[in-house]
Amino acid sequence: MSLSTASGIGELPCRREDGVPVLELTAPERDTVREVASALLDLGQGQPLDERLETVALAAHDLPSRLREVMITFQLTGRPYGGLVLHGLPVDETAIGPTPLRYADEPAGREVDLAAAYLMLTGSLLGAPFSYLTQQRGKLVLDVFPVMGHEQSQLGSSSTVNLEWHNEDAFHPMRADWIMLLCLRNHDRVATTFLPIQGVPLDEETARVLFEDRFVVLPDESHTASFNEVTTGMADNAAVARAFEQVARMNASPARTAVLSGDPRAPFVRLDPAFMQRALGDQPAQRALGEVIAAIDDKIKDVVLAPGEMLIIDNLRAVHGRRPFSAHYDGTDRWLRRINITADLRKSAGRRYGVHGRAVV
Ligand SMILES: O=C(O)CCC(=O)C(=O)O
Ligand SMILES: [Fe+2]
Repeated sequence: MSLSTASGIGELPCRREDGVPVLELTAPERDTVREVASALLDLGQGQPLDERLETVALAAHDLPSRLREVMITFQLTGRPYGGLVLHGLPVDETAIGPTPLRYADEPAGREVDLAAAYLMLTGSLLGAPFSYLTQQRGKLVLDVFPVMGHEQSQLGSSSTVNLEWHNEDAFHPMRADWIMLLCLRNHDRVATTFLPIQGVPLDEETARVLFEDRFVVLPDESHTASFNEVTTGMADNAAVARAFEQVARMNASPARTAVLSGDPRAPFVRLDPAFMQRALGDQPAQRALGEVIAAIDDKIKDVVLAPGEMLIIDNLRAVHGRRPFSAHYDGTDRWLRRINITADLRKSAGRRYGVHGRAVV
């Protein structure tokens, strides 16, 4: 195999409709992805994939070389900054079954398991899949679909409101380096919103203030005890209780944090305006926050995902959200599967639980 494009990921074409870089799998590459995922599922004789994540990471070495090359370049250089679409994953929408209706629904079946395998395999090329003990009982692969009663919330399960753009789990010290959204169904062509922070115009003074620990990001609703009680229910053990207490503390006495960090020429970003304090008692910080929010609002793009398309988001370099839509609640609604990936499992050593040992606190 030649590594001719190792420095040439900038050569990835961009989608005409939204300008997002795209890797289109060829027919033989699609077949290979499906074969690798199928073999991986068969190997376990029914043992769930999330209980054998080392095997998943090993099998990821069998993915097509072009895919590995793009993912490894993305992991090591950040390029293309913010993320890309992986197009042409072998998802058969007619075989996935109805879109779930409730958080507690557990989608099952071969095609749904294959979709989870695509996420875990591709994610394993970047880092390690993980979850949160305070979110859906630590489930590793999350399903994104509209839920009755959540229409107006700022949750992935909302619909009629704009899900405001955010970094995923921005409040959390262990937030994901990457998140991956795989589309299984999207009849109404509902757009995900997406924008890399790279190239968002900010004046020097605004950027300087955003690099300082002057901002407050609060936990979003999906991590609260009250929300989990009424959706998936909560396991009754000491670690879970401590985890929710920690979220409550982060809510009651949050630390001040920076919005931008890292390399000023290719910064990391930490924003979730719907859950950020606006009255900071610090005029320059309030102004800078307003500036960056307006600059992102001005540029954010709509990315419509089709079945078999995966949006791979650098959660430190891009924000994302979702446009409003009307749900049908008849099994045909939009349905994505999602996974969190960390670059470094070691930083959560001693703070991980669950059957897979990947649910962080
Ligand atoms: O529905 C989408 O396109 C994105 C939802 C979202 O923000 C998420 O699942 O993290
Ligand atoms: Fe999100």
